Amino acid sequence: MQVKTFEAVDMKQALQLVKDELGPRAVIVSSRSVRRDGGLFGLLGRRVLEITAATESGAPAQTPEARGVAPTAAAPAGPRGGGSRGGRGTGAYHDIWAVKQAVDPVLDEVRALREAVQAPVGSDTSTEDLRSDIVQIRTILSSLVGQAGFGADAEGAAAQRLYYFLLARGIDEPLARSLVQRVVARVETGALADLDRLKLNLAAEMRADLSRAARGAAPSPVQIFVGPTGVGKTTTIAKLAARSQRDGGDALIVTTDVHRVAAVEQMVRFGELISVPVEVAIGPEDLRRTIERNAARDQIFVDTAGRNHRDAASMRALQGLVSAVDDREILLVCSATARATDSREILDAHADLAWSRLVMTRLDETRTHGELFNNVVRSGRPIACVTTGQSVPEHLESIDVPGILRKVLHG
Ligand SMILES: Nc1nc2c(ncn2[C@@H]2O[C@H](COP(=O)(O)OP(=O)(O)OP(=O)(O)O)[C@@H](O)[C@H]2O)c(=O)[nH]1
Ligand SMILES: [Mg+2]
Repeated sequence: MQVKTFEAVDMKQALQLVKDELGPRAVIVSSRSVRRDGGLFGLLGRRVLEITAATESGAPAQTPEARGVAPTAAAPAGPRGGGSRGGRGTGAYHDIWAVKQAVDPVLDEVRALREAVQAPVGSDTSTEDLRSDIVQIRTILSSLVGQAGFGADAEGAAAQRLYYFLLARGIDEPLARSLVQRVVARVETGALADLDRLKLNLAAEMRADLSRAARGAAPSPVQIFVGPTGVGKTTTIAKLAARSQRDGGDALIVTTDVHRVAAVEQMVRFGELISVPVEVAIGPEDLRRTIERNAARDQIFVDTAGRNHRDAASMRALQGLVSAVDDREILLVCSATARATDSREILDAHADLAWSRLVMTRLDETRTHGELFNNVVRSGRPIACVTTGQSVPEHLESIDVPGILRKVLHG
């Protein structure tokens, strides 16, 4: 076996030298970067690549000159101490190869570990990201606490506990702040450390808010369901119609959703499933006539196409549709999984429709039921029913004020 050490300016040149000298079957045993020709203990020399390669004896070993490769001035190319460090024979070559195979990955790992240890503390991007996230969260929290105006005294500390309790249950921030301020004002200073006492007072305040909204709802035999896309309007109508039918009623479903592909089919299938007739109304005038024709029915449920509440033209079309019918009740269907900011916008966008009750859907998809309270208190209108799953007619529940409180405070 032949072992030779070469120096070159870079790996490409080194490999060429190895190939020229030891032939194409030579293997690199080691490589390192060294300084050459430098004064001052070699510190000022230029860096070259020192590479040691081995080949089995008998492999072609030609000089660069012999192969027509001229050594460059930059590279003090050529073997240094060629052959003197290697043994002879295929066995030794294979030994070196096997050792190299085993040692190389270990060397790589050691190198990586050394780099990691030597890297300045805190330079890791994920640590940096985490740190900046924490700073942001702290800033948001302290600004929220600041907005709520809680002091650093016992009263402030109690208020803060209650405030976080409400935020964790999905109560919208301004509503949570107002509730906390009212509760703290009600409870004597000596009792502020008693969280159970605070929560009792909190429940009383929330019950009062919810009850105010529950007054004045007037159900009508004609109910029109409106709301954002995909919240569960059609499914809820099917559940309600099934319940009405079960109670001996004479219900009809009218769908006006002729826009979405397969919307009519969906309603007709539901009608077949629950044995309730379904009629289709195309536009406001057709809806008015259909309802007049069926005036003798106990209950008429009108389905509408889901609309993007931010699309003004679409909301105007909805207004035109519901205005065509006298003596009807409009129910706004909202999802309990919506974000508080989106729900606020949805309520605002539907304000002109004069809807009178809410339907809250998808309670099964969240453990945080704060949106029930938020929507009732924001709109000042009660909840007609909630839905808790996809099954028709099973997943439908009536809910009263204590029921809403239980869901919001205890999940
Ligand atoms: N988990 C869960 N899914 C529900 C609930 N109510 C409806 N869904 C599902 O929500 C999806 C949409 O329901 P639809 O009744 O078609 O909703 P929509 O509001 O009529 O939709 P558009 O007419 O397209 O606006 C369906 O897959 C329903 O099964 C509920 O309470 N919980
Ligand atoms: Mg629908």
